[in-house]
Amino acid sequence: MASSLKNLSDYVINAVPSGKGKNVGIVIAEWNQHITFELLNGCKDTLLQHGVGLDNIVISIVPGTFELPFAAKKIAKEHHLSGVICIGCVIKGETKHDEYINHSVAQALQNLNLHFDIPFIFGVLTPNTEQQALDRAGGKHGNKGVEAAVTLLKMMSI
Ligand code: DLZ
Repeated sequence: MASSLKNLSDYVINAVPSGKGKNVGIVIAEWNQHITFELLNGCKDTLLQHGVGLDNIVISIVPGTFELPFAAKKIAKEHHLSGVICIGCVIKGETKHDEYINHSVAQALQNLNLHFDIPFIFGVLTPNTEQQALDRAGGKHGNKGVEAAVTLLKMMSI
């Protein structure tokens, strides 16, 4: 289902495992930070609502989405985390930069998922326009940060 047909902030609250006692990481890209910091807010609020302690959240800020996997791997190791959410927003432009960044980051995060025993969540928006990003960062299609947090809580319980 396309995310335009689903509100990214809608989920069944009772179906989400508690994050109490878990140490989690959030890595955020500075590019398009008016979008990524909205995603961070949604993500953090959802984790807190489901029992993750504020002191148990490690936040790392990187320049762009391309840098997310490196920081995710580093904080996962150094802070003995139970899972890491990676937040970015790559908006399509005149060149193919979005394709290169999105594919490599998706692949790198999947590699981390397969080589570490903890989940790494792809909280990256890949819109064609800025409006599509705003719609998914607390706008009419909800907030992808919320969806990423719920995904992490579910994956950490496996
Ligand atoms: C270079 C670049 C461009 C053009 N666009 C974006 C973007 O829309 N979103 C994003 O997160 N990062 C972008 N970047 C930066 C790259 O992710 C990366 O930081 C640089 O290529 C340096 O490695």
